[in-house]
Amino acid sequence: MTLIDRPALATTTDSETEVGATAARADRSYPAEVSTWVDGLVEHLQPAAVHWVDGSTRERHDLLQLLVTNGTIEQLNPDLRPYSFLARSAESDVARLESRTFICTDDPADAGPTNNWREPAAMRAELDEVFRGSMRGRTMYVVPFAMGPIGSPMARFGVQVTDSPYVVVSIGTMTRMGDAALAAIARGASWVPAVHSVGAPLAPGETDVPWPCNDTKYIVQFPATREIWSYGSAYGGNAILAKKAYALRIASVMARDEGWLAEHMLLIKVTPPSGRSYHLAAAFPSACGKTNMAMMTPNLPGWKIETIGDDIAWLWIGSDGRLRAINPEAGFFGVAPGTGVRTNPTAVDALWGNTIFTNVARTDDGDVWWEGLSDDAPAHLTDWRGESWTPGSGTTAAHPNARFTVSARQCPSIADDWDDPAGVVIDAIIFGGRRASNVPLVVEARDWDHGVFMGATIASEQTAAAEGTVGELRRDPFAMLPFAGYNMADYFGHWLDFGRRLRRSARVPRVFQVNWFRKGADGSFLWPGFGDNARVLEWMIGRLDGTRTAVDTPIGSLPAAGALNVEGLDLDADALTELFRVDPEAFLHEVDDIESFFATFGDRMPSELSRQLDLLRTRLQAELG
Ligand code: SAT
Ligand code: MN
Repeated sequence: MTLIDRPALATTTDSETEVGATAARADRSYPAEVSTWVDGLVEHLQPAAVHWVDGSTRERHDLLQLLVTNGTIEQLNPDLRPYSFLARSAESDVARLESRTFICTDDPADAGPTNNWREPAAMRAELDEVFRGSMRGRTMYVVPFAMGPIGSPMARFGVQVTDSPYVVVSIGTMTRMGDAALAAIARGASWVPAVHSVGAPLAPGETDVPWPCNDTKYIVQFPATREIWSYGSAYGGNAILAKKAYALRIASVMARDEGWLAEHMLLIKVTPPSGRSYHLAAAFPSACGKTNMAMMTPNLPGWKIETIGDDIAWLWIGSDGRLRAINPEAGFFGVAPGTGVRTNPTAVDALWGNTIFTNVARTDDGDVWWEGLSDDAPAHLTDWRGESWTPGSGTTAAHPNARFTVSARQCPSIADDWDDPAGVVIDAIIFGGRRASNVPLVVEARDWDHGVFMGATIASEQTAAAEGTVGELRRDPFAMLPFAGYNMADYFGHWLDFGRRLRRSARVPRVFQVNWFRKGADGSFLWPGFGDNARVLEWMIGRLDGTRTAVDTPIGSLPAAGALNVEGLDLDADALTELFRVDPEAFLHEVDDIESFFATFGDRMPSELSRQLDLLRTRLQAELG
């Protein structure tokens, strides 16, 4: 790749320099391909200045100061929460917007029935209009980033332009951002271009609002050209394009083409008292406790659980033939509500300082609070909207999708191999969802293909992470419903194919399904969850090394009587029975529901999964007699 010296194109203004933006430096080399792309965007989006992000701590400091000046964030009390900030978003910009997320492929069937499809040329024309002049009066930040440890065979690169300094500091935490990534691109690494604008151009002299955004929003993926365009939102996955848009939607397409897997999974390292460590990958929909599980303090003496990732995993078959995985991210964008001293003390510790909180409540002494941080709310708070709040006011103090953004390195439970460029060897894969009824606490798949069937048929109750009616049940296969960049049926086929390759090369990991959320007749959760979920992992590991027994049921293998360690739990016999009850009648309704779900994919559906469905139906009917 040819390199050009950037200073001739430096467009950073003097006023920019005042707030700390670095002018393009003579000693940096800018990949020509990136520069040409940026030049085209400057012409079209018409920013007032351009700032090439170097990723230094000085730069981060300057950006944070700028955000304080703009009123986007406020600094928390440094004695209570050192170097931490609170952002309050616009009330209309609080979650991922699935209805405005598009996959643009020539053939609608390549996007599939679970994605919003748009014809690429038509979408390009639409975006062209929307983005014209959209950065007027603002600075365009050019943000090079790496997903995965630089130097790993799995590391992938991208460059996002954005007019939101809040988004820049967020990318700074969530990825390896700056000069090192740019240097890798300069050395020839391919990169994904991502264009982001909050869609709020400023007229000369116009005063800015604290959280600029636009009521019209787009999150658009072009899988064929591996491009991302996002407009109108500064929130989470809508705007940190390295995350869901790249590391899942675009990466899933790369993974299909290159023979690996890009998944919505946490990664943990589990060490039983024996001292031999196991690595597990687990897929759950957004806001179903992935971060809590990734940072679990096990309620089992002598057990250790360490964190590798809490949201995204890239898996591949290593040169040793083993299934390996990395966490492509470098930080956590976790749901704050429900993260508390009792439920996730590790996360609470990780958030001691250097954290950006978004849409949580503020205490009168300048710290943060959210529902579930402690049992009792402080007597007075400023809520996520910036209004005075007292307990019993009828609203929540924090938004249900309030978030913290913190570096992975700051997590006390981070594993020593969390950023190993070679990844970690995966021993088991877990699929989970939020199900009040029907689905047992844990089930082991009969084999890989049955595991793929389990993944493909996961359903979950809607959470606040995306727009929609909370609690409504939806099929969320592999927890990838909003994140698969191509036809989900082809994605199932890719998983089946991957299993065939794994079988040829090495030991195939076991697959399990879990449900921490089953409820009793009185509507309360049957299983204590959190640290006690380690008991389920204990059973799984026992299955791996052959020390725990299981019984065969129509839906898979369940722990045999006494095989799950419930010692010391306040769990009566009825609750235990209910946790594992498989009602064939109710499950036959599931089967019908799955059948209609599969039917939406028409003949793209892999026949192996239809076969699995037939087998399940036959086994359930046999049970009924
Ligand atoms: O807003 S994000 O997409 O980053 C988080 C999530 O929904 O999982
Ligand atoms: Mn997620």
